[in-house]
Amino acid sequence: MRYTGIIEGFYGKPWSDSQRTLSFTWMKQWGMNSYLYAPKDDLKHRKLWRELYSEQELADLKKLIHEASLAGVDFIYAISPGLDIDYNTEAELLLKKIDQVIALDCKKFAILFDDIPDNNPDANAQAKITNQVLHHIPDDRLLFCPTVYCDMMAQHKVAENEYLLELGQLLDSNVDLMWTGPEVVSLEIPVNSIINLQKVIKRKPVIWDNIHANDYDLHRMFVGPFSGRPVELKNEVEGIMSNPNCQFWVNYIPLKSLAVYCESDSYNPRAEYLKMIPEWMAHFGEHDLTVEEMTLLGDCFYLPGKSGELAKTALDNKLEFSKTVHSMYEKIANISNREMFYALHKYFWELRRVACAIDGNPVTHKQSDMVISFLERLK
Ligand code: GDL
Repeated sequence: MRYTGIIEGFYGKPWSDSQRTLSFTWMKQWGMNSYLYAPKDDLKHRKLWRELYSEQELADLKKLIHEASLAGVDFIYAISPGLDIDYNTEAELLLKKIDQVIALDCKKFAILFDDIPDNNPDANAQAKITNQVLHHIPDDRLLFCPTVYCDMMAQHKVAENEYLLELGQLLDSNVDLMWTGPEVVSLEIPVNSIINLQKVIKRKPVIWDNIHANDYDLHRMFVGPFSGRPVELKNEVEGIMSNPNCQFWVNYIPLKSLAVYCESDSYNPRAEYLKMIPEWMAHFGEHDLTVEEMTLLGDCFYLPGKSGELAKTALDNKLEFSKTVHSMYEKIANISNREMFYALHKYFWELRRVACAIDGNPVTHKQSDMVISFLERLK
């Protein structure tokens, strides 16, 4: 596939440059090729897209682009002008901003029109400006995210969607169009749904995969394996890139399992997950946690709409569950990789509140509601 890798495309606090650099090293080790820079709340990527970068920002970005190239990873710089761009008068302004990044030796770019308050997006205007950007940048391809980017947004009638049909006609054939699947967060992406889309957009899409994204739910992380995409899907797309959890450190299994999926002809998500738990734990530094304890935590925060097998103990043997959670309490806090601890802390806290409530010691009266909804989710 032309694009395999990571999209930093979530809302909330962007990753640090050192976390990004580590992700490049991982991608290199695992054989993935692309990192898409698109942090929604980086002001100059989206809300203040017109504003040029300062000298310091340029220096930081240049270093990052260089790190990616050292790791052999394509750094793709994305810009999201769709909130308020005037398509008729502001193309030059957009190119000027892009020129700043071209000067940093960045070759690959993306233009994103997702999540804009436009009920009637103008395919013609978007395609025109996108083709202009394509012809302006050093690379001969450009990534593009449409405003309608999943079947649900096309009222599950992709074949009749005027906007997508027009884009299919008007976008240069070297523009790669991004798609999240049947839904924004697609539990499954059937091959047929993509074959139907290809006919409309006249190209193979690039999957912007939100299965591990957690920016829409502050109480959950998703550390389970990449799943719900048959391996045959790989033949029908130009790429698959994951927009994962906001907390960088909880993404080891989500991202590595995607890499394994991309490389293999047969893929067993659960087996990969179990194999990767100890590998993930090798990044914890000093700690006393057991693989079983971490598997329980991971199984309680597995995938949207799906928990792992061990999470069932929380339902079947509540006392046992609460015992294990309590025994993890000190151990989690002692993880010597503090960034890892900070990333895990609030999710472990969710489990601990459930355990306290199971023991009959809820910390607040609202906890019984919380426990009920938490346990419901594990079913
Ligand atoms: C979205 C946003 C993305 C966000 C994700 C999950 C796309 C194309 N855009 O709709 O930035 O992280 O949902 O909340 O997916």
